[in-house]
Amino acid sequence: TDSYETILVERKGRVALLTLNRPKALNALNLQVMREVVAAAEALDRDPEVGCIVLTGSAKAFAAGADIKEMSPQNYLDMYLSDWFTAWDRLGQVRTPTLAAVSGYALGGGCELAMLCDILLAADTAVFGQPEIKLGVIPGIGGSQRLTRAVGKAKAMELCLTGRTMDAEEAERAGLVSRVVPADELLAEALSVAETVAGMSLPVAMMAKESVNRSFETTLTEGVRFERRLFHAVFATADQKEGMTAFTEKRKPKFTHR
Ligand code: CO8
Repeated sequence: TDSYETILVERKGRVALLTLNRPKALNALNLQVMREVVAAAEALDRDPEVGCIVLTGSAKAFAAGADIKEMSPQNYLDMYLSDWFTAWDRLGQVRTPTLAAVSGYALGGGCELAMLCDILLAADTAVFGQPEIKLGVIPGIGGSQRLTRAVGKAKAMELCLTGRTMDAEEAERAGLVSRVVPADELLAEALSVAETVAGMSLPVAMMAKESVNRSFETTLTEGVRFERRLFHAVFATADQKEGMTAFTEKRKPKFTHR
């Protein structure tokens, strides 16, 4: 019902599919795309009928980066005072699980956008990189931080300093993506994974996500303690009772997301 110009939003049961739709610019991420993706994701996050949000692009480009033409004329104060691109952080704060299905180019802001999502699936055509250095700038949506955490210093440094890209196979080997699938199967596979996630108890899935994400923010002792408290908390849900009862009764659980 919401009308967006740069993205398409579809609902498939408990899965929401958000498709970047600026084909002429290879889905370059301008401020309008940012506002629309963030607004759509936050609206879906508020909807208890949505259990997983899939973000995808076109066959040729997930997103070829931040919009270079829009950024080119900006000066320091423009960027600082408008806090350029800070709103993208809100996508990472969405509590519903998110999945990026990447086909083709995921460069610069495109790679950063994929890394803002929880699960990253790649088509065998996917190309990842942080080529900002070639434009005389550096990553600005968390690339230098999230890529380093995902693939380690060795590759992150090389990618950020040379601008070279990596193909899907290298990205999987390096731990950036969970799996690589043939390009023509990417969307179906992404929706199937999303349906699996959306079939779990939503509050419990949110807690699992929160717990994994906590590992990037804290020490091991505190992270394990955080996990333990959430583990205790799931015993307050009806879905814990249902999940364990269904197991003993040898049937599929019917989660009510309560
Ligand atoms: N921004 C704006 N327009 C773009 C972008 C982009 N990032 N990428 C592609 N386009 C446009 C092209 O200009 C072209 O438009 P037109 O037809 O009007 O000339 C159209 O999309 C098609 O692109 P190409 O003709 O170049 O397509 P090719 O198949 O020849 O090449 C490439 C595809 C290799 C992906 C090529 O387009 C390319 O190198 N794009 C730029 C990749 C890049 O450098 N990305 C990083 C951008 S910088 C960034 O993301 C910084 C993020 C942090 C900012 C933080 C601010 C706070």
